[in-house]
Amino acid sequence: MKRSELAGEVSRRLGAEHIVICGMGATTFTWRALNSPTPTYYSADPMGLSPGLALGFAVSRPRNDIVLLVGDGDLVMNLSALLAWAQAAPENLRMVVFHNHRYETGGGQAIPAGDRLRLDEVAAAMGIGWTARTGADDAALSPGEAIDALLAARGPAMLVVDLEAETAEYADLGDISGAEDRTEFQRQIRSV
Ligand SMILES: Cc1ncc(C[n+]2csc(CCOP(=O)(O)OP(=O)(O)O)c2C)c(N)n1
Repeated sequence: MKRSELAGEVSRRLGAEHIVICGMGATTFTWRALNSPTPTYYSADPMGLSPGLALGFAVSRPRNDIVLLVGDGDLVMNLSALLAWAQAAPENLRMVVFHNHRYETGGGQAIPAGDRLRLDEVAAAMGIGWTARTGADDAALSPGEAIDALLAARGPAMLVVDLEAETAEYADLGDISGAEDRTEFQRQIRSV
């Protein structure tokens, strides 16, 4: 599966109650390119912050459903954030891991031991109550079924999606500054 296909599958399943927190790397560029109507907070440097940001949104906005879109490299930069997810255990907190086994952005380096890494099993062992994996040939659920199941699951929940290794250029972020981006996000979430 390509990352843009995954982003599209997620986007078309989100409703008015959802807020997306987007991690760094190629996931950001792909999600931005979709122009999703779902309010989206784009995390900034350094890698590793987005799981904590998503947890904060989930706890502070119980009426919303929070979906974190995060690259595998970004997630493993701060894996201990999952312990905080497990401890706080908000039911409205879910993540989709864009698992390409690489730090694509910045050079495409392999994640060390990434071919052995089973993030769903790691997360389950850390106390995340619902975990699943899709995208690989031996996956039990198709990506669409798996995303449906994730969004219906009681959080905290993690879906790992194995992706094709695709190159990604640093995309043009346009002429919107980070400050303007956040102001727009704040405006969007006033009504959700
Ligand atoms: C601490 C830190 N190191 C390096 C970077 C530069 N950087 C930004 S995104 C990225 C790769 C992210 O990897 P992953 O989350 O797997 O996303 P991918 O680009 O593979 O989709 C890197 C190395 C950074 N932002 N922060």
